[in-house]
Amino acid sequence: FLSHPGDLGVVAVGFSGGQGKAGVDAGPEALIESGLLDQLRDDLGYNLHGHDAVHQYADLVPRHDPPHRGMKNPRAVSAVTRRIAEQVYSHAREGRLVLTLGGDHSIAIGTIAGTAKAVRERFAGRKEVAVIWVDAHADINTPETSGSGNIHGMPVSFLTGLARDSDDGFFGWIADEHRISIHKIVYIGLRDVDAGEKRILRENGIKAFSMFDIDRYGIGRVMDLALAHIGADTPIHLSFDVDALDPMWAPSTGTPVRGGLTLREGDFICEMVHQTGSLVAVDLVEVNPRLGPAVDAAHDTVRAGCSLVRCALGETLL
Ligand code: B3U
Ligand code: MN
Ligand code: MN
Repeated sequence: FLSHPGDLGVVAVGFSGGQGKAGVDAGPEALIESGLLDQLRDDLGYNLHGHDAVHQYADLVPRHDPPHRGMKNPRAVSAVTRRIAEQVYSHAREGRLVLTLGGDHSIAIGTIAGTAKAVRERFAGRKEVAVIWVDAHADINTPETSGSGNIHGMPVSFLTGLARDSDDGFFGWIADEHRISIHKIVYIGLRDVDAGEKRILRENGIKAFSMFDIDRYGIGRVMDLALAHIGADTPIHLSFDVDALDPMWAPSTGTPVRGGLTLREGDFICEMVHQTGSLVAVDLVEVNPRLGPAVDAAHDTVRAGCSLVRCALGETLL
């Protein structure tokens, strides 16, 4: 028999303030319109919660939001991610697997802060959430190393405490309970990492599998090594930036980088993570249906994104 896959908390985040290109805020709507949530309910059997709204957080976005330490839209991103952290936390606290549809990758400040807190609580401080960050980029700039000022290139530095701010309005709300250990994050798919980020990765001994490693060892071995690094019985948060996929499969994204994962490699990553039985949350971010070279670009990207999410939630398990 098929066991009930359980309850799924959905947070659809129509937010683009972590980077400069309009349209990524329309990502969740495009994914949902293409039938993703219906498939999760009808085909995979999930009980959906919180799926009836795409959040725009307009009340949290100030009209005037000048840079702080070089960060663009800092008040908006701080306030929105703080709210997302509460939303994700309240799903996770109920024992729900949490699916967040973005939106740009700055929103992972909120999603991972939320699961980190919920996991600490559920295991009375004896366990910490691990993060598998699938991306062409490392997103670990500090405000000071960032060349762009775009906060979607900084979430990992705030989540690990490499970047901090004492002001609640500029991510000072991030407390120890929201943070993740630098040793519990694993990158997969990297191929466009800034010089300052490379230094941060090296100096902190952060586990990272670049496209080079995937070519060299194959995605199967890379996933074995990635999961071994995390260790068994560790709750996993999968944060998947669609730009990890090659633009051939996911052209409609803000910063496409050639030489990426095939769709099948992306699906395989998600399947392997699902198979651990330790998945607590999935983010799918940076789908921008307004961008892309050809008429089919947005459609292809949305289809690829849906496939990744379905694999992470167990569709292809026999
Ligand atoms: N590392 C660059 C570029 C970048 C990061 N994330 C994306 N692009 N999507 C930066 O802006 O920090
Ligand atoms: Mn990226
Ligand atoms: Mn990213």
